[in-house]
Amino acid sequence: MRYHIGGLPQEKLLDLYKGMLKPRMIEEKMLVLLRQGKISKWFSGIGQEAISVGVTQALNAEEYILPMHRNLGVFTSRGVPLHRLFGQWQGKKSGFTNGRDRSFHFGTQEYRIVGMISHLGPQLGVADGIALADMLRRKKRATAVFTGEGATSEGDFHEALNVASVWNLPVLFCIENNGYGLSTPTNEQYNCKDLVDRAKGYGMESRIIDGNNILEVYSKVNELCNAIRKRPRPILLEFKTFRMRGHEEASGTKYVPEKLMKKWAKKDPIANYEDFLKEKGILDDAKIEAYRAEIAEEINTNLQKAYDEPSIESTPTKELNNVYQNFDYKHYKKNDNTENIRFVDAVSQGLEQSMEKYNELIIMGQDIADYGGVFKITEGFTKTFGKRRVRNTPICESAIVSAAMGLSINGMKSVVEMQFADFVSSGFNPIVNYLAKVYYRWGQNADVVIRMPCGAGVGAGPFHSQTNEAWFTKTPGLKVAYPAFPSDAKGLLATAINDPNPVLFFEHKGLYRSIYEDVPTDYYTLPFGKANVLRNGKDLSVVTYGAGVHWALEILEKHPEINADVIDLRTLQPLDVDAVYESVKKTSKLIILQEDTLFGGIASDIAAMVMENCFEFLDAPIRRVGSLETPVPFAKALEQEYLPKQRFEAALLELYAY
Ligand SMILES: Cc1ncc(C[n+]2csc(CCOP(=O)(O)OP(=O)(O)O)c2C)c(N)n1
Repeated sequence: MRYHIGGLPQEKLLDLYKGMLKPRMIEEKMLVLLRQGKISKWFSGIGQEAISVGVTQALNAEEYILPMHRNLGVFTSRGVPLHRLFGQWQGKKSGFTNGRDRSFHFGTQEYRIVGMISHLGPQLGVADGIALADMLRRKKRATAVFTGEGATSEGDFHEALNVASVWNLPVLFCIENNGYGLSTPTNEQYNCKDLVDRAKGYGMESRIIDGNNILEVYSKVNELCNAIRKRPRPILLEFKTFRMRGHEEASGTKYVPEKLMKKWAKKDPIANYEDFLKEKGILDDAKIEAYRAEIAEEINTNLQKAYDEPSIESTPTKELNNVYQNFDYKHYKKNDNTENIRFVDAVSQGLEQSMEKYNELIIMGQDIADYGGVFKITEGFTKTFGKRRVRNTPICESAIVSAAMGLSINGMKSVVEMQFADFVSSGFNPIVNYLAKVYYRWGQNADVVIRMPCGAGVGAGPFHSQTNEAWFTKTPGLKVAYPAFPSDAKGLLATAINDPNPVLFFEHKGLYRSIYEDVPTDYYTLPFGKANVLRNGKDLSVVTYGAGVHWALEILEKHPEINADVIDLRTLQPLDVDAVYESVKKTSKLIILQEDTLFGGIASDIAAMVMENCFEFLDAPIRRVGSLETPVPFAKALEQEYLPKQRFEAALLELYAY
């Protein structure tokens, strides 16, 4: 191995050596503990230390770094106290997740580390968001994110690199090419010579770096960090290295040819560097012994500290109270001055007033800038707020949701517009796995609102008509709003943006231009979890939301003999079950109407909850009405048959007569 010292002082050369020695020695200890059955799982980074350590040392302490599962050296180089790391791996309180997540699945703002989620790829888009916040604030900072070569096959990799390149984000994308993704060798993973070949396709610079040569890693990354701090842009780095142990310890390395192992063993990043430093007279056996003794002492004391800590205890209440960040709802009253506007205008106004309130609120979505979005909600916004804050995105829902996560990590709010709610499936993974779980896992909030133009009745067929709120209401960590009226849409959107938790905000396209209301002109908020009782009656309770509210009102209009309570839920998570129970206790009959197909929807859960909590008050079986269990059909006649309006009328009359 050839080492070039360049201008590095002796102190730095030794720092890099010690920097690699520490994670190696911790790992060696972990392997012993694993054999003793004292820890459950271990992903080894032995042989790859030069990458973690070199990259982390090249970054400044305030710059974010996003490691993966073999990057122990990132944590040690950032000075994370070892007892906290050990505590994390043992699921103890002193760890970073209160026993809620394992191994390296955590982040810490204190050390500017953002840990991975198991799905690997979303991490790359999160780095985009972090870098975007730095760039918007004109901070001259770099962000580094790691990935294995296996995860470069995920769509997230492509999306994140493309966005970073289009937006010139100062991100170092660090591929650790260690030969295998679990048991899959590189020739079964990708079909180009080097992974950096792909950079050209993204219009991005790239470098291949010997990942086992600490001086090469440190010097090159240092130089590149300086370059992208000065002139923001992403760079793709491919560190050539090798995975010297199994994917995780239990899985072994039988499938790896002996020859390869031998070849790479000779390239061990620590042994080689040690020899080099010795040759240069910078290091000797006595010094090595002293370093080793010092690190061993640190490991042992900290390990004991972690062992001495009692096992974590909690209660269901405590766990439930840690799924969402606490949000102190602040009520801004409606002003008296109103304007008769459409649903679509109310959303637009609400968004605009929040953009004025928060100058670090960013909107991202396809065609939302000068074009104004396909529903024209953001028309004219670029004139007022500029294209830095009203951002057109490439077609890459996953990377944009991940980037929104990154903005939140770096302290900015964002609203992501899905062009149609249907397309959220392409960004589903980061929503349900990253945004929804991040607060519970390590106390980081996801201050993101995802706007969801949804719903059928507009002749748009199976892929532009779905109302997919049930995909999200069942995922703890997300909030879901679904207003039916312009004034609710405006006030609830303002609250969604104030709320530091992730909110899915459903806007029915069929209501956009058909529903008008006198809407207060100024900024105001409405609380989540408060249903609206639109009509008071004694005969039965109708519970619904979204377009269902308008169908119910229309049909009740046709049947003046029925005196019904009509409850518009307005938000589905949190859900105002008390309003439902109160109404059922009064009327003793309940019908729930939803536009979504019936099975597994919110109506089923409300029915179950009423059954469990108000059974003695019921005088009739609860009725649920929803769409047919088919995709949403295109032709008008089919769509009308699909939607529940007619079936609702029949069920309503039956229930009334019961
Ligand atoms: C989306 C997803 N698919 C599959 C897995 C299972 N898995 C975990 S790590 C891994 C291999 C990753 O290989 P690579 O990215 O090269 O990283 P390495 O483990 O080699 O460091 C696989 C298949 C996963 N965690 N997430």
